[in-house]
Amino acid sequence: MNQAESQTVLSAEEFTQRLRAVGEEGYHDKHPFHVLMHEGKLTKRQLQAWIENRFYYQAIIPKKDAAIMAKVDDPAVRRAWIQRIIDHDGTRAGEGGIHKWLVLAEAAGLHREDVENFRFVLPGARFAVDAYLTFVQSHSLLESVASSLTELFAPTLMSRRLPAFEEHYPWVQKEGLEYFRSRLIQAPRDVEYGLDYVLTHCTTREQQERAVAVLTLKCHILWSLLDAVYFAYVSPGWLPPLWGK
Ligand code: AHQ
Repeated sequence: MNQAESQTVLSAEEFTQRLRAVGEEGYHDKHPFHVLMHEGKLTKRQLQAWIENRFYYQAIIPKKDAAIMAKVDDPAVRRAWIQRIIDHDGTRAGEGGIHKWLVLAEAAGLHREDVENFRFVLPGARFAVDAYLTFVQSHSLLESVASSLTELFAPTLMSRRLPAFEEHYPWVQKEGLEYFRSRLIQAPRDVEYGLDYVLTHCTTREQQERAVAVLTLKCHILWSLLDAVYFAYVSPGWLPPLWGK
């Protein structure tokens, strides 16, 4: 690619394809832990560990989205974005995605308070998730919205995960799957808004390339969370010292 081509603003179609290419190669649906999950090869403890560690990710999403809200000047954008916080926190106790994830935890035989208190969250999972919140807190609105675009690839993953749970992990009580079903509706809506925002506001090639780099970083955050779970519970199966107290 010559100098001129590398500075040319990508069309919406080209830019969208560049973003999708990030997920096609780097989204965590291809992580060995998810592959084991989809093939029905996880033990009960390995699946429980995934639920425990992913809860820490779920729990920071409203804080991440509140950090994004604080960057927004346009009330119309805030009105759209606040729905994400409502989706996770609900409008009253016993509602929302965080509640549904705790229902999943209990449906999988975990103690709710251990999950809610992040008792068994692995150091590597915690650092990956903290890196996501810190990134949004310390970067621009446009970069922060771009980092949420991993959800371009989430519906396909949910459509793999749901039948995998039903077929291979029948010991997880059915009400635990409600969270994944809700994401089949919420993720496409969220990502349609987020993608439109990024396509509209990345007006230079440099901004477009930055959005691709940010999406790549977010894929690495999701990948690193699963690396921590895989290392501790699959291979070599080493749990960290000074942990779980
Ligand atoms: O349940 C998930 C969720 O609420 C969100 C919010 C969004 C964001 O703002 O970064 N990303 C995200 C994701 C959720 N579930 C993950 C999964 O594998 O279940 C996927 C993850 C994402 O793709 O970023």
